[in-house]
Parts: sequence; structure tokens; C-alpha cells
Amino acid sequence: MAELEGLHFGKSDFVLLDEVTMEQFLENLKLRFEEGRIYTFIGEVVVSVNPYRQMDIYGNDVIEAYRGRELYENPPHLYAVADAAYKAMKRRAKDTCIVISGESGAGKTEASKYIMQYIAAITNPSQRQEVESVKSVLLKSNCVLEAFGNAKTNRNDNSSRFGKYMDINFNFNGDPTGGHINNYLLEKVRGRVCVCDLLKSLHLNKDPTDYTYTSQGASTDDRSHHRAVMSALKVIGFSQEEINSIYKILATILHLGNLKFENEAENVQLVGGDLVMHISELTGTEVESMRKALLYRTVATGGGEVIEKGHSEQEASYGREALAKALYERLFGWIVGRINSVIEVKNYNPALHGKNTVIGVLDIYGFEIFDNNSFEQFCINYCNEKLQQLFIELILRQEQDEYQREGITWQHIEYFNNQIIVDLVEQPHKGIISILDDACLTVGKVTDSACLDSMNDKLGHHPHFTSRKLTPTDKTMEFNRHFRIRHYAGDVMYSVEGFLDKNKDPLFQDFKRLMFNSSDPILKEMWPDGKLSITEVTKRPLTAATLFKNSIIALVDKLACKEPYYVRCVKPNEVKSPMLFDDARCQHQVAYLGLLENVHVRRAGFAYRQPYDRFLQRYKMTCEYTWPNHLMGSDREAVEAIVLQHNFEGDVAYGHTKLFVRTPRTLFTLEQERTALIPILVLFLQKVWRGAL
Ligand code: AOV
Ligand code: MG
Repeated sequence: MAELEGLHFGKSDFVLLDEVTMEQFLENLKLRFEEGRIYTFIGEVVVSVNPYRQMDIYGNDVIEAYRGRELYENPPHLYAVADAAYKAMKRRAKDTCIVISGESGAGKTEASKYIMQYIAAITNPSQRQEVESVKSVLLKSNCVLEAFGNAKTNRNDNSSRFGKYMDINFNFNGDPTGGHINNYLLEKVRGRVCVCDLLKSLHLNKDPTDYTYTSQGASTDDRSHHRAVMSALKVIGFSQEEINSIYKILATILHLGNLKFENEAENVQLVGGDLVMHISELTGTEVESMRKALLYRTVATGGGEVIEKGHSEQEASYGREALAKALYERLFGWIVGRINSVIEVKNYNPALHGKNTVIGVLDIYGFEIFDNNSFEQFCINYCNEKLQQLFIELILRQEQDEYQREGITWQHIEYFNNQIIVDLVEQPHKGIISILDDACLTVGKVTDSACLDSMNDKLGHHPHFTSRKLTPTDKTMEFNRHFRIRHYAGDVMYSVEGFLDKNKDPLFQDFKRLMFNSSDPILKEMWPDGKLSITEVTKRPLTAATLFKNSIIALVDKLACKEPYYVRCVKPNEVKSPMLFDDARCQHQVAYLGLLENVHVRRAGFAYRQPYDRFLQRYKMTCEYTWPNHLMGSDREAVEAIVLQHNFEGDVAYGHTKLFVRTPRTLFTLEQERTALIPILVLFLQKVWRGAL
């Protein structure tokens, strides 16, 4: 079932382009998109274009067609990559990972779901109960995490506001035995949007005295979505008590949003007493303690004395917002932890069960450039720099390793190394994160713009950093408000406003203590750090940026020791249209995803490689020494005979186990010859069957 697509569908692998230029790349991508061919290879990398319509290419028949086949035997597809990762894991006991990247709305989360479905479909043929239940939890976890962590943004109706890395563990049979999910930087600011969407779909009663779910009046869509989330929660193993607590926390977040403060004779007061009563009931806390935590904070004076300090109206609103966001973040973290506790591999004994191998699937927010870019975009784009760095390193390293293993000389390729930008952000003492942290640790009031000054001082000469102060002629930047990073994907201007607040842990210890003392054991479990009293809180918690940096470094370490497979997603237009291929938008993505470099690297080395036995199997009919009878000694000798007969010696290299082919054209010629021979072959076989030969 080789893909012998006519010119009509363009080239199924970009390495087959006549010339590697942006024009040709885009032309091919566009042609394929318009013909409904949304996937194209670059070697083993799959480039995907969001079709923005339901495609009939994910059914069981398609899964069967890809199962256990080699990459080049079928048209490009996510299933081909999923199968390659699975085969490597199973045949060679390799840990592998599938990294899915692309910008918001490019189709990463959908791709990750198809990949998971494929892996679930091809494993556990004997239908063992325990394996089936691991698979269903892994699949259902997507639904729950999306319900809690996705929101509508202007770029994607179902945007993941968190990054997700899921490890799936396999036993020696290649069946899934468990898994683990890591989540990254849930965007708390958008938390309210997620919660509101969720509550709407759960149709939580608007009456604050009633936080129970009622489906009356909900639309069919809402009801079925609610049913799906509930059933997923139950399949995963959440108890009714836990589900109740989840609802109560969601209702709390909603009600906190309605809470208002007013200034009364210098003192800040709550407007209306009912709401705070409901909130304390929902959170299992005393009304008086809740009221106090909302209006005052406990501070330790220099002399070790503890005093209560009344909030200003602004501080009170700020505290309330911080509490709502923290409740949401901790709830999300707790749900992920709870799913992990269900799917974690238990009682695995390598001596007994063989090596436990892993396939990791990474679906993380893509590079973001908005009109106004803030702390979140800074973190997200830093994460993409790190992943790009890994991509460059692994793709090149993997090639080099293979050439070395097979005893073939490697020729070095130049590429832009974005390490310099990674350093700009993360270098200790000098990088942007370190400067931010210093500003946050400084006692007294440090403003965002003072922090920007400090960046200017320390990073003034950095080729990838600019601010208006440094280049006063730059009209695009407001004085003292913006800085610009020249990312590998393009220039992004960040507004420094709010950076410090978002980087600090904004939540008053009083709230943490209050939640820790909740009579709801599940809520209490989410606030272990509330155990400390104000005098015990001496060490400053790590800042948001540093925590994020640490988690991304840990992620990169995890990925770096696995054999990587890549899915690079492209968003064809900004209007979610299945028809429109916006050339300028696509060109930009192809450029920053480094896809042309990828093709160059792939072509500079050897575009194709195949084990001798496979190559022989496929092309033996094109050579008189190997067809109809194999007259040579070893497979390698037979392959040498095929190469010689076609005069391809100059274009190939012989590895220990594989044949390496430099230009795709060679393989193309063989493929064409093979196709031309097939009808003759069929005639020949028919004659054999009829006894005519
Ligand atoms: P993202 O994960 O890359 O964005 P999604 O995977 O959520 O993007 O895709 C966005 C939307 O595009 C989906 O809701 C679908 O409507 C459509 N779509 C994507 N892939 C397909 C496909 N293969 N077939 C049909 N429709 C598709 V973000 O999470 O915002 O970075 O943060
Ligand atoms: Mg997503």
C-alpha cells in the first residue's frame, strides 16, 4: 500500500521537493491541504495542517492499515508516527516520546487525542481487564482535564490553558500498564473563564444558596457534555464525596467573583453579608474567620510581634482575586494528582515482568504573539525556545548517532542555535528570570518599571533584547513599559506591567491557613502549606517564573533521554475556515518551526534508510539477480546487486544493517519501476496459478 500519490496530491514527503525553497514548501503544503491531505512527512516528522472540518481518516480500517507497517508504506499520518514510536518501544525496548508543537489552534490537542486512541486501539489484543481499565482512564483523563483546563480564547474555541505531558508505561508485551501526567503553568488569569464555561455546561444553579447541580433547563449539548464529564470522573474513580467537593470549590470561585468591598469610615467592609456566609459554608470554614481573612492580614513585625493589619479596598480585591485563582489552580493540580494515583504503575517488578518502557506524549501551548503580551506569553515562549533547542539537538544528534552506529561518515550542517535566547531568559544571576526574582525579593516597593530599568542595565548589550530606553528612536515601544525579545520564531514585545505581581506568590498566608483548617478534608488536602503560621513562614516560596523554569528544565531532561518523534502543527488561517490557506500566516509558521532547516538536514544526510531485508523485499523484482530467484548470498549482497544494476552506487552508502540512500530521486525511480512492474507481476502470477508456467 505504498503511497504513490500522483502530482495531484503534491509530494508526500518534503524531502522529495525538487528544490528546498519556501515557495516550493508552501506550494506543496497548500496543494495537499486543498486536496484534503492534511499530513506530510519530513522524513519521520509529520507536518499537520488543521483541516477545521471532520475528516474521515481516523476509523478502525485506517488504524488497521497503519498497524505494524513501516513509515513509508502508507500515506503520511499521525498513526504512522504513533506506530513508529510504538514499534521502537516494543521492538527495541526504547523509551520514546511524541512531541506535538505548533501555535494556538493549530491542532495539537486533537493530534494528541488521535495518537492516544491509536495506541489504545493497537494494544491489549487479549482484552485483559486490568489493561483495559488503564486504557480507559488514560483516555477519559483528557475529557476531565479539558473540562477543567480549557477555555475559549480568541484564537481557539477550545484552548488548553495548561501544558500536558503524559507518560504511558508499557510492559514487555507492549500493553499499557499505567501512566503519569505532568501539567505545566495553568493560566490562572483565564481560570475564571474555564470555571465559568464549566459551570455553564454543568448548569450549576445561579442561586448562591444552592450549589448543587441541576440539569433542568440545560440545553442538550450542555447536558451531554455534563454527562461525559461526570462519567469520565466516575470511570477514573472519583468518589461522590470528591465530586461534591469539586462542585463546592467551583461554586466558591464563582461567588468570590461577586464579592464586593466598600470603604466605610476608613475601614473596608464587605458589601452584603449573605455571600460570605455561602462562601464559608462551601469551603467548610467559619464565617467570622472568612470575613477576617478577606479584610485583614496578619503580619509579623521586625520584633517578632504579630499584628492584624486592615486591607485597603484595593488590597482586599486583590486578595480575593488571588484566592479565587489559587483555589482554581490547586483544584486542577489536585485533580491531576488524583488521576495519577489511579494510573500509576503499581507492583511492577522488572525482574519478573521485564523492562518497563515508556511513550511520552507532549501537548504544550505553542508560541504566542498577542497584541498585548504579558508574563504568561513570556513563560510560554521561553518554553518553546527550550523545546526548539531540544528539537535541534535531538534531530541532529539522532542522525549522528545513527550514522555512527552504522559506520557512515557524517557531514556537519549549519543551523541557528537558539541557546543564546534560552540563556537570555534563564541564566543564573544575569537572565531575565533572575532579574525578576531579585526585584520580587527586594524589600519595599519595587515597581515593574524599576525592574525594567534593571533589565536594561544588565541586558543592554544583548543582541536579542531591546527596550525603548536602549533604542529611543524605536517608536513601537512605550517608554518604560515594554521590552522586546528577538525569539527564534520572531520578535515579541512584552508589556512589563503586572510581571512582578504575577511572579510573586500573591496569596496572603491567612487564606492558606484558613483553607488548611477547612472541615472539608478534600479542600484541606489541597493546602498543606497552610499549616504554617505567619511567624513560621520565613523562607520565601519560589517565584512563579522560577517554578516554571524548573519544571520545564525537568521536562526537557525527561524528553532528552527518549527517542523523539515530532508532529509539527500548522494553523492554515485565523478564521477557523476549512477552505482558506493564508500564505503569509503559513509561511511565518513554516519559518519559525524550522521546517526548511529540517528538510535541509534530512537531505544533506541520507534522505532514506532501510534495513537490507526490507529493501530487498520491496525492490527485488526490479533486478534480474534477485527476481524471480534470489541468486545472491546475503541480503546485503542482493541489495548491492540491485544498486549496481541501476547505477546508483554514487548515491548510496552501506551501513552495518541498513542501506542509506542520499537523494530521494533514487528511491522514487525504484518505486516507479516497481509500480510499472506490478501489472506484469500480476500477469506472471496468474500464469503460475493457472499452471501455464
Ligand atoms: P491546539 O491544542 O493546538 O491549540 P486544538 O487541537 O484544540 O488546538 O484544535 C483547535 C480546533 O481545530 C479543534 O477544536 C477542532 O475544531 C479543530 N481541529 C484540530 N485538529 C483537527 C483535526 N485533525 N480534524 C478536525 N478538526 C480539527 V491551544 O490548546 O489553544 O495551543 O492553547
Ligand atoms: Mg490544546
